[in-house]
This record gives sequence, C-alpha cells and structure tokens, in this order.
Amino acid sequence: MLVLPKGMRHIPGHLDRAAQELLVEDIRAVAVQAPLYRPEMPRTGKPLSVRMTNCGELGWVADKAGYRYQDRHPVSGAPWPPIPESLLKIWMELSGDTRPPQACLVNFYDENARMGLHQDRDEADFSAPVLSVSLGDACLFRIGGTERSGPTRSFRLESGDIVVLGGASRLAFHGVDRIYPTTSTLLRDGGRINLTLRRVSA
Ligand code: MD3
Ligand code: FE
Repeated sequence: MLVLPKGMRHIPGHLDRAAQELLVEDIRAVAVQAPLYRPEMPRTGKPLSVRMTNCGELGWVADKAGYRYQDRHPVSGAPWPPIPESLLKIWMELSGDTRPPQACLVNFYDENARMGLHQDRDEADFSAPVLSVSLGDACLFRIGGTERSGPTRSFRLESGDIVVLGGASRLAFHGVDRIYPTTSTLLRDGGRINLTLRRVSA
C-alpha cells in the first residue's frame, strides 16, 4: 500500500496517450509564443538546470532580483499566452476549486535536470491547491513536511500522472531528485515536462 502525505492526491495515468499527445501539442504552441528560457537563482545568478516558460495571466520567474509572479515573459517582454482549454478542463475536473487557475508554469527537464527541495510560497493565497501534470520521461519526486529538515517520502511520477497538492500538503517541501531517461516515447527528443496550475491571489 502506498501512503501519501495528507492533502496530496496522486492520480497515476489520469491522461491516456491520446490526451498526452494533444497536451504536448498545446504546450509546443505555448512555447512558440513564449520560448523556454533558463531562470537564475536569486542573488548568485546561477542558472537553474530546469528550463521554464509560463501561460496564463501571471507567470513565475526567477532571476538575480528574486522569485516572483509577473505578467510578461522576462526575455521577450510579451504577455504570457493563455492557458490551453485542455488544462482548464483538467483544473475544473480535479482541483476542487471553482476559481480558474491564474498561472501555469511549464518546467522542462532534460536528463540531467533536477529541482532542489523547496516550498512554493510566492503566491499571496494558499487556499487553492496546486495541480501538477507530468509528461514524458518519469522522475523521482520527493515530498516532506513543512520543515526542511523533516522526513521525506519519494514517488515515481510517470507521463500522464496528475498530482493535486492542497490542504496540509500545500506548503510541504518538495523537489525532483532525478529524471529516468528513455522511460517514455511521448517527447521525440526525450526529457520531462511538468505543468503546474495555480491561483496566485485570492
Ligand atoms: C508540493 N515542480 O514548479 S510538481 C514547481 O515536477 C515544482 O516540476 C515539480 O515543484 C516538478 O514548483 C514538482 C508537484 C508539486 C507542485 C507543487 C507543489 C508538488 C508540490 C506545491 C506544494 C507541495
Ligand atoms: Fe514546487
């Protein structure tokens, strides 16, 4: 039996192959309007290994000045493209929130990319859950409690899986320890895409 942290819902294989392929097409179209770029760590300016872009009214960005949400792409200065209908539908179906998402962060991991343990707390309102969609190669996802030094559990996330993080899990420390290369044929050149849908303000 797999025991999940309180407030975490994991729905393995929620999206079938056809739905995953359609979603990848939608995200490719987003990335034409808002190209992937490499964010930097606040202060040091060290590049992250994950490349990112966004869609929705607001996008999450990271640079030397800090982490924040803003309504423009940091390189092109253009507004973010809208969140595809396919994702809005998933949010309405699974988030348990009647308000639409304001931000969709698109993370792209190549086989060497990782995401260190962190909390998502750049949003002004934590009442809505975060909804995550995994596409492409599998990863090892790790989640703990609300203290960095607390115990953690690890789960493999596969293409088509959805995770909803609300309630007690909304402020849990979490990260991506590794990508498992060549575990999916969804993306022609491999790698993993993660989409996170969020409310930023009440
Ligand atoms: C647990 N992304 O973008 S998604 C992030 O796979 C992020 O790209 C990871 O962490 C990824 O901030 C993990 C699952 C996830 C998303 C948000 C969470 C887990 C979370 C918020 C609170 C607790
Ligand atoms: Fe996160």
